Amino acid sequence: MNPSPTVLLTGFEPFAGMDHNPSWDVVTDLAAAAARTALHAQQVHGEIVVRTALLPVEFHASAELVLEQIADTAPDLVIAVGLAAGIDAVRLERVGLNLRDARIPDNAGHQPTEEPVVPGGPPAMFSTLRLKAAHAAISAAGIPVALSLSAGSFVCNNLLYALLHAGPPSMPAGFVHVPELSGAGSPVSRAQAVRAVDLLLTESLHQGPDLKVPAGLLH
Ligand code: PCA
Repeated sequence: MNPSPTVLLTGFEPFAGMDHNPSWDVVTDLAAAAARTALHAQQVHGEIVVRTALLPVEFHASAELVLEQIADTAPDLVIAVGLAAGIDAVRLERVGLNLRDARIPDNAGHQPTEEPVVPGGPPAMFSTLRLKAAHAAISAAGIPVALSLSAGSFVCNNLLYALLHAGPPSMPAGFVHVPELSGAGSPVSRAQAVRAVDLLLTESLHQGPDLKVPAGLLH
């Protein structure tokens, strides 16, 4: 990894009739913290260049845009963030499936059913972030967090798969789903979600393999 790595963080525009997507709040808060040198990842790793991209909730355009950003800025690591309304923890996505199966149309009106993300691509690809180490660090910080085996079959899964399939193989990349971060019943606060992604970044900038600890799901 470069001595001052470039990190690309992406969030999404609103979708499904919502007027707001907290994934972008998390990304903008991380960028603001980076500008103040207030990230935990900066304390641990020194200088980090943070770039951000706001992605449309569109199958084609989101993947295209992120791959363009990667080509333009050659980041050392990519973390994409999206909203999964109704979940009760920050979800570290382990798997991108080669499947588009949309229950609702994307923001361009595209609603694929039973289509591959990449025709002929492998059925699934694994996140290359250090998710188990991050899971341990985020749990230790008292933030609700879960390792997840499915990012769904909508635009977020599409982006994760496209990132892993078409991004440079040496570039760690992955996806985090956050719950709704505001409102009375919110299980995770905005500050906690920001901290969780900061810890994921911190762990993923370490060289070497992920922790080998038993944190898989029984069901
Ligand atoms: N969540 C959606 C798409 C955009 C977002 O923030 C998803 O989980 O696929």
